[in-house]
Amino acid sequence: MFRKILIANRGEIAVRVIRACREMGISAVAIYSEADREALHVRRADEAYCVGPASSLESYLAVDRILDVARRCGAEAVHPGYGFLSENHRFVQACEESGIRFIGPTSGAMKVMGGKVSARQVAVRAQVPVVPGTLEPVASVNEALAEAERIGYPVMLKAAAGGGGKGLRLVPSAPEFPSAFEMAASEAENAFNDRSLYLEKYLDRAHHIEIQVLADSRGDVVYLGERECSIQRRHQKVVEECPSPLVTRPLRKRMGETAVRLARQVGYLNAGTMEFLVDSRRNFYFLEMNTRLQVEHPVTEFVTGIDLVKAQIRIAAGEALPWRQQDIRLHGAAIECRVYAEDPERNFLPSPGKITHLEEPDGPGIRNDSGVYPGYTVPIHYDPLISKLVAYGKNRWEAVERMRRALSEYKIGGIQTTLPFLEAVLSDEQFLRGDLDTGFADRLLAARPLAAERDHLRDVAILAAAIAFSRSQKSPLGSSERAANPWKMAARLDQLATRLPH
Ligand code: MV4
Repeated sequence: MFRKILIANRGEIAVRVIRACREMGISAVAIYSEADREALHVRRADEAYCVGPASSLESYLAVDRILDVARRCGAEAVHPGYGFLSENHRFVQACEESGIRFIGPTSGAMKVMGGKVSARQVAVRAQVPVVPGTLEPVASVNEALAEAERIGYPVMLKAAAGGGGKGLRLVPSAPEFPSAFEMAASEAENAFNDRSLYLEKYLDRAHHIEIQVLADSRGDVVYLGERECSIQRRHQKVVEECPSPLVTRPLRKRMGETAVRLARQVGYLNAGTMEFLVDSRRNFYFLEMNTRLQVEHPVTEFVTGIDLVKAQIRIAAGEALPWRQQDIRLHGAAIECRVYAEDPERNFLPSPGKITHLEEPDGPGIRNDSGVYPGYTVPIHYDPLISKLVAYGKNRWEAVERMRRALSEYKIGGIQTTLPFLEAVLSDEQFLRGDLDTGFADRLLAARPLAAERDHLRDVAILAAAIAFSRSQKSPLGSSERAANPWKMAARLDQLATRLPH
């Protein structure tokens, strides 16, 4: 087993991996940029090294600097977390060449499955159903138009080198196609230095459901149930849960065995996630594979009782999986809410700054994987994820009740956060019914009155309440006893005001 692991990441996931290391008696080495000198992961590590200035390119993405620290401090392995270098097969190669174990898949498997088009080709070879579309990048807008006609609108243009929802474009009909193609190609060029696009039939109102797999160096692979990830805003997941309300036991078995077959096909190693779209008739289609640990891994940990980070470290150290498939059992339900330093009232604009007040939820069934502390200043430079609030219950309803209670306890002062949006999701009728699909977040946001409109509605209601109240007292407003009773008026007004939509 490793004696020392370097965590090539920051924020809540770095803290999470450091915790697994400490529980295993492994020394944890943090890296940090100058902007993260006061960050929580630096405080929690056994050693910490500054790798450069605030810019990610010169710090958390600086392969040579990171490996130089790993060599100098004697780390035998590197955990990449998610984002940054976690799906960079060149970093994996650099680790392999430096004799430092990468806690994740081989560079070969990462390369094959990390590319969206190559992953689809592997899936077809493995008889895994894929979304109808092209198996090669489309070479020109005319070829793409012909393919779109063949597939049938609406179609989705996707960057072959893309990921995390970048370089996606929905094209409802033929007239919009040429401009959409050019926009998507230039976006892909800017984001990935690779213009190539492929085409898929757009599956409307499907569920986005992913399967967690673990594969060891002996070629054994297990699946650990599914995660429901349909609630996404601009392709950023907001709320995830395990199990999915849509998935039945037979469907879980079929999807799980499909994911395992695909992992075996590419000689996958360590933790990975196969993403699927599932339509209302419960047909599933492979979308893409994530060759890393995911943000939402805690919901799977709660329901399976398996610590995925410790499993990753043990697999990387050459240990065999301690479970056969029949040993993996799902108990209860878990929901994760991602808390971002973004302002929902200002179109989710990032809201960095000093956390002047912090009350974190706790109590039965609650886990808060946080990267912040009271007085911490959330930097502008990186992804604004503050923490992941996770609630576990004996069933979905108890998990929902606990999450709503925990959200009501969560107080963050000094910056804006997505907590109000999360409370809106957790009190939405469709959500409570488990009636989710990929259009959920957009429908919820479209239904919310704009702040100004809502405030206007509130003023109108207060005035109406004042008039109704005075009429109900059978005497004009302003008489002496009225003034003596402002609490009754306030209570009545508040009662009315709270009936307004958020
Ligand atoms: C799709 C899709 C429907 N049809 N592909 C892929 C990346 C992920 N972030 C979103 N992805 C989707 N790919 C086809 N062919 C639906 C989604 C999707 C989604 C799309 C728009 C708005 C919200 C969404 C939430 C989950 C999945």
